[in-house]
Amino acid sequence: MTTRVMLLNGPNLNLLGERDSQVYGSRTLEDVESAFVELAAELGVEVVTAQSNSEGVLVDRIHEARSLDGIVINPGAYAHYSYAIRDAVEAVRVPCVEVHISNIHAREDFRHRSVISAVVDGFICGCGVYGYELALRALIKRIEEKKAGPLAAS
Ligand code: CA2
Repeated sequence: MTTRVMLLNGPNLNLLGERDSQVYGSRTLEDVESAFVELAAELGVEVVTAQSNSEGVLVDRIHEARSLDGIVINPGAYAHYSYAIRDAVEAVRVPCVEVHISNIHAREDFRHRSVISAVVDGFICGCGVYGYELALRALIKRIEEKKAGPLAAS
């Protein structure tokens, strides 16, 4: 069966490319999603994309991902304090890789911690939008390991 993953972006990421390009680069969210879908297609993977500025909608999308094989999520600033999103990621038991465009550890103190990072399979930050490609590749590897069973994981 075809592997299907969700690319989920959180608050303000719809503004990518519009300003703060020294922090987030010049690509728009549409560019990021197209590149992600294109790479996924090359790797034989289907993608559902979603973005929301609302915590509850993001929780709903994570719940919907129960019918999929994995999630790449950039929770935006919710990473730093949303226990609701953390609980949703933990509850759905779907492989998940968290990505941040910027290096959150090199920024303001409040950004240094992700409350979600403890419940994800992988965490990538500071690689710019290239982090989404890294996250997709890491997620697919994790999904394949899961499908092969625990003894096959390396
Ligand atoms: O580095 C990341 O990917 C972040 O998740 C981006 C969030 C930020 O709150 C996190 O701490 C780190 C913010 C996204 C805001 O995106 C904008 C894009 C263009 C213009 C203004 C904001």
